[in-house]
Amino acid sequence: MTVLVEYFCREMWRILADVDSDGVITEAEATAIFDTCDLDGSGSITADELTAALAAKVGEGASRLVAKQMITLADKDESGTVERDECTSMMLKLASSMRW
Ligand SMILES: [Ca+2]
Ligand SMILES: [Ca+2]
Repeated sequence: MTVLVEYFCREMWRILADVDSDGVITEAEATAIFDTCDLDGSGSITADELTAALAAKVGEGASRLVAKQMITLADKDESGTVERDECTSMMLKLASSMRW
């Protein structure tokens, strides 16, 4: 993954998680994002689910390609889906690096 794609994916996760759009990811938001995206409650976020969550948040900017890249960014065990621990640890890392 190129640096630019990685940056973009991080920004998309951040936009998704930042429910009140104040530019800050709180710990509550970091944990809530998983339940927001895991639409069927299966315990993992698939590309389909993330695409739908993106569409709800950013509308036309959402695409399956973007969702797949975002999943790759978080998917530490390379299962092709994002589990709760993967999601939370990535979001907390994002939250701690908010200032560029
Ligand atoms: Ca799911
Ligand atoms: Ca995974």
